[in-house]
Amino acid sequence: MKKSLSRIMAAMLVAMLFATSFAAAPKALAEDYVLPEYIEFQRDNPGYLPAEKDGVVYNFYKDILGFGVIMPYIEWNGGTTYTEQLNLRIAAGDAPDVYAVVNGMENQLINDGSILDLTDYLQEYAPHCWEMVGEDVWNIIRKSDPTGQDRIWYVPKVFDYQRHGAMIRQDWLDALNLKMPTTQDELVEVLRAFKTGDPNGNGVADEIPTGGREEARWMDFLFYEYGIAMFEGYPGWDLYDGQLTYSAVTPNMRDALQWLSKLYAEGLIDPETLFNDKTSWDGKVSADRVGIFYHLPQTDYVRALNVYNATGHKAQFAILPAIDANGYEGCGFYQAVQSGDPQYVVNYTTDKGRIVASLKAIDLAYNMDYYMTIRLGPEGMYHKVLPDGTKEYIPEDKLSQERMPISVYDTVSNAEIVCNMLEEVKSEDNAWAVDNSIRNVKEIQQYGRVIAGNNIPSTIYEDYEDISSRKLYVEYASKIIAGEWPIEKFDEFVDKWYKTGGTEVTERARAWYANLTK
Ligand SMILES: [Ca+2]
Repeated sequence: MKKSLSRIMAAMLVAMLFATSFAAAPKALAEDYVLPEYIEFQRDNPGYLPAEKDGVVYNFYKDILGFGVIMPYIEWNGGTTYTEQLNLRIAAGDAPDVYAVVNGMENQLINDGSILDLTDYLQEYAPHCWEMVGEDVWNIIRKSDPTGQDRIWYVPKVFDYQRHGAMIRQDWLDALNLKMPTTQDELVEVLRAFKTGDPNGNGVADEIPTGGREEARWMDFLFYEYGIAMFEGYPGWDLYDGQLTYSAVTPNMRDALQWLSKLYAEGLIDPETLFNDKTSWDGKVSADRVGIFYHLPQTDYVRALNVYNATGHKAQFAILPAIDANGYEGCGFYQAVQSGDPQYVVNYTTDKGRIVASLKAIDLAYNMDYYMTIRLGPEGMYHKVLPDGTKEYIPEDKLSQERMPISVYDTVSNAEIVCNMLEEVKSEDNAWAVDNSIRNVKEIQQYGRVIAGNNIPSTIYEDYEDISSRKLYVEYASKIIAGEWPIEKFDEFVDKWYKTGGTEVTERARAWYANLTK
């Protein structure tokens, strides 16, 4: 009896030991690190208060993540001062745990061993990020690894929708009894009618049919008719005759510039298009003077309201469909921006807790379950709860609001998110303009195409700063459009471009593409 009891007890003891060790084993594995009390997460701060330890924003993230997040103030200044300040801190061994990278600075950081190789951590500690970015883009990021080892050193922005488009004044078309142009010839006729028909109805021929900004920028839609890869005026890389080629040196560009110079000579493009800065061009659109302009449909409503405030006209912007240039059937498109631009890197460390916390913080920016929580921000600072329970944004006030280090919209965006945001800004007074914007965001999606050279790494331009800054292209394109130079000068440009580094850059671009698609 005694014996069997002790036997049972022994068995129980063994069972308990096993139970304990079984239960303890995974727990011990999961806790082979200790999360830090807080981490530093840096990105642009356009003048808000810093997020300090134990502050409102700090605690906001602490409630979500289990650890605090700080963001001491670093002046942004278009990224220039930010880069300088960050480099000083990195050199001093005092880098933030996570930080936004700008202007290709990640390549140097990778080569210097300053940042962490994220490849083996992402799936486990940043699963939403891993899912949302998607295999295609991870592949591009691997192939952009300057060490040639196909490692992942940064997490990218995820802009997965057609963001840009050309907007045409639907109310001007209506005023002149014109239909939406769908061919190049029809478009030119519409531009002519806008110029001479007084569609804004003020009795003065003050209309600017279309135009853009200095450096031949923000007229992308005219170039797209010729199948030219271009982003906000920057020529890009796409397949021409089956080969990855810089769009600026193709026959397509020659034909496009010839056409643009004709439009310019006829006064259908703003005579000041090559001098307009952002303010002056936006000002013309807002002054009810521009028929077609190229920008973001999601911000249409701001311009529509500007026009309304200036003139009392409820400007109706519609999407100009993608049009094929004569002789370029099937080529017309709008260039889609697909995710992939470097966004955040993690400071190199061997402290597992810091690594995990950094990845968790990053993951929050991609976690749609927290989308509204992050959009609303801390109660009392960014939003208030009304007596009926609805939440209302507190107006922007940089003197009282701390910058939120981790936001969703700056990292992730798609048509659905944008439309939801527009719904949020809608009120009884502005609904006519905002609904217009929402319709245009949805409308533009059908025309988007991702170019073959999407996310091509900036390293292809190494040692060729003039090509990277497209200096030669801007000079020739501007002078040809303005009629100072004949179109024949374009051939001289192509020749010069290849001789001053274009050949080398093209070889690198094609090697990148071959590696990407093999
Ligand atoms: Ca007029």
